[in-house]
Amino acid sequence: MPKALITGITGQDGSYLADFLLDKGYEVIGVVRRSSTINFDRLRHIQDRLAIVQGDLLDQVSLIHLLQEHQPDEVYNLAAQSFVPTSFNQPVLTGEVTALGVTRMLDAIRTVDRRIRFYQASSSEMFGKVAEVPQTEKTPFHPRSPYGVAKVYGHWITINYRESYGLFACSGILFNHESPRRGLEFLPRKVSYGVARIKAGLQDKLVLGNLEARRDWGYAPDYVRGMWMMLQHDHPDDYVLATGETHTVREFVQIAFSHVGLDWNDHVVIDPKYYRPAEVDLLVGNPAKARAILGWQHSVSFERLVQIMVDADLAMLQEAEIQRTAPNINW
Ligand code: NAP
Ligand code: F7E
Repeated sequence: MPKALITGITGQDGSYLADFLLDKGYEVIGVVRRSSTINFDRLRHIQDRLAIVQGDLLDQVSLIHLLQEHQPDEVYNLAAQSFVPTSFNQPVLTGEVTALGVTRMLDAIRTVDRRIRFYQASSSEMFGKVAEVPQTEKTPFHPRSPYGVAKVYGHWITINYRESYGLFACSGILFNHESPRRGLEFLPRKVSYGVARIKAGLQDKLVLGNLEARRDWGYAPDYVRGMWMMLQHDHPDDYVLATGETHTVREFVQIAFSHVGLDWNDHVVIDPKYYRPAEVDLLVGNPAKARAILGWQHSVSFERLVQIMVDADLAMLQEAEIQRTAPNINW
């Protein structure tokens, strides 16, 4: 039974990757950092099938011990401070986790067992102020946030350990991918959850920032499949995963509201506090290399993605309502 160790397993991608690898027959070790409140919401359905272990990308000793104890065949490094606005407020922490954390894990692998295959979660945010359209593995980087800068470091240190020490280290340059498990602070989930709450009569306004930014949005389960495919190939390399389509934030908002029969103009309010010090205006990826070499492609369209997310949030609110109004039969 192959064994995979996942950092960031409590996040959106970590939970989908764990689902995927368990279905493939893997033993899955999930690295979780210590906190005063345990939050395994995204893992509840598979918690009994995982080994949850404590570790932190800020602490290299913890990483070395985990590799020595569990001896994984594959390591997926998904842990990061991943929210772009937070990276402007906490640039040093973002660098420590999202940039140097990658070196800590790579060097732990170099120290413990060089045969371990390594996946690094790189990002389209590295392209930032884009040098060409669409973006490929060869497009130069021009990051626009401390998060993007940290991801550029993580990308190059992954390539450096591959070239210097012969590690099987891959970097997936993933464009935005979303799902009902996405954090509530990211635009697509903020919109789907806001629309569901407005439809349910729980709020009337949704306050947003820049509606003109364009993103290449896909469905998260498609992207975790691509991560695994990179590590199954016969040699390590870097790949863009994207849909090849770009849409504005405004289009996302429009489709989400119209899906529940509402006009977004009646509910959306703009507040410049959500503008970023430097914005990434246009992202659209070219996944041709991943398609040709790995056979990867996305399966969910942009419109379908928006609908899936809004429907899931509507269902979640309905379930919460049923739970609130259900009679208490434990008298
Ligand atoms: P996410 O939901 O924000 O999850 C981030 C994970 O990192 C959480 O499990 C978090 O744990 C963990 N983490 C944070 N700091 C840590 C530390 N010091 N030590 C150990 N774990 C730590 O992110 P995601 O959307 O799943 O994305 C997964 C990865 O892909 C990230 O590296 C992200 O930057 C990258 N990425 C994402 C996208 C996308 O569109 N989703 C696109 C390109 C690249 P807690 O639960 O304790 O906070
Ligand atoms: O913003 C605009 C905002 O926060 C998308 C991360 O997973 O993908 C993600 O980074 C766009 C931006 O994602 C609001 O200005 C408008 O242009 O959903 P987001 P992101 O910054 O693209 C990349 C690939 C990653 O790697 C990251 O980890 O939407 N926008 N109004 C807003 N964004 C937010 N969050 N909130 C608003 O109210």
